[in-house]
Amino acid sequence: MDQTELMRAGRHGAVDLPNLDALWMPFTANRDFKTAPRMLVSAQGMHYRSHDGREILDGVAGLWCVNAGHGREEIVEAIARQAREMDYAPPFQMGHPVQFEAADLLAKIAPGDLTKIFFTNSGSESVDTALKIALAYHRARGEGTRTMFIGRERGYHGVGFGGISVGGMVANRKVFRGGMLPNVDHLPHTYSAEHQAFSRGQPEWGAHLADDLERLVQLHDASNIAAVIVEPMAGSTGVLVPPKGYLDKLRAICSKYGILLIFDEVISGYGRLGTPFAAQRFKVTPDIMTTAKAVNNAAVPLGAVFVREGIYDTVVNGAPSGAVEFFHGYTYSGHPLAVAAAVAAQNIYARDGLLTRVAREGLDTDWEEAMHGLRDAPHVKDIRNLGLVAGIELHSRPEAVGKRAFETFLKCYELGVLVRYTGDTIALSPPLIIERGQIDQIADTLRRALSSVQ
Ligand code: PXG
Repeated sequence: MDQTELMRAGRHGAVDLPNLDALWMPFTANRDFKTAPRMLVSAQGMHYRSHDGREILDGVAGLWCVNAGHGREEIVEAIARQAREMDYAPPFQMGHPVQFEAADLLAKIAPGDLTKIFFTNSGSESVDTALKIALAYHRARGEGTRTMFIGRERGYHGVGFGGISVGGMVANRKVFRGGMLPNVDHLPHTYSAEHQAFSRGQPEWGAHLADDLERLVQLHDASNIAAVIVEPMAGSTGVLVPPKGYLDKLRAICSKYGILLIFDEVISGYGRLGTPFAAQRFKVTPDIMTTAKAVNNAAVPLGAVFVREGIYDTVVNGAPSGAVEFFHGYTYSGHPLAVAAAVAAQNIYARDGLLTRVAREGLDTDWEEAMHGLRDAPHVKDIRNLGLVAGIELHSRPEAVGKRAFETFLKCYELGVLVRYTGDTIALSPPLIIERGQIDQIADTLRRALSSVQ
């Protein structure tokens, strides 16, 4: 029996819960959770096993990150082998072979000439790194006045002070305003229920919203603006799909004024939209691209920033020879275990064609059909989809935004499917190995859950 069969056969039964007091959980209603814990204890393929011994279909690839499915033997092996061979090596002024091998594999799937790779440990660190690279680049080419960043409303770029400054999620910002970057402005978000509700894939309406960047350039002057950062498809704020032509316009305006365009592909990267990166799907090439999560199938924390060759050359050649060129890096940049996992994950992606499977096998079409089939389910206000991603927005209860989606999430979990919710939107992004029957299971479970919540 393989691991999946063992799990199905119930060899992993219910487990006792540990003491829950000491841990302060991230982005969690701690008190609520601790009164009714939802614990995941093992995972294989498309499934988790819960502490009460139930099999849970993973509708969100962990948290948009386990793209090749759970417990891949090659990745487990690579991590174990690396841990035995060499647990850790200092990344500053020293190297170890596997990080170069991992960077080389990533460069091969990069859009355009974004073939220089900087390793971090998370999406948040990738965002900070990208913003710093933008500043270093402009300074190296003698335009050190370019210190301003343009983000976007409803953007999510992680939780570092750089990321929340360019991000546009109010709850993540309001408490921390005192520590935010000073020189930041925001583009309007691209969502309009009136013009886009129930669009399949990219909405027709909204490309003109990119013109707001022209306005910001007139307001602040291009000579002060370092970079624009956007998610090509916004995930965390409820799956906002870019309108047709929008990203092309952003690209054109950035190029016109010498502003760097940063795509935050922490969610959209590594096959989620049917191409290795959203940049390839939308045929718009940024100057810098932030990634993390599925870079190594999320087996060990790792992020990777992709940078255009010319930016690397400018920064690196701009420093005196023998000097450190870029004063930035982490103790765990290119951690041996993390990059060993990345090499194994990228080899799986390549061997199984996973980075293009969603489009190649028409899974995105079946996904779209299944998700939009929920249009007549109770409480549904809008459905948005692209690649293997969907957002199902519910009508909010008066005075209780998010409550209905939270209850739907709980019900789905009870019914054996893990979904994610943000505000009153249910977000779905299953592993890319999903089978058609499992797409139906997700849709059926959601319908049942929506029928049962008030
Ligand atoms: N950028 C983007 C676009 C992200 O989606 C980050 C940066 C930060 O990555 P780290 O690894 O620092 O968490 C993310 C993270 C959700 C959810 O529910 C999404 C993320 C994190 C937590 C929750 O959609 N994405």
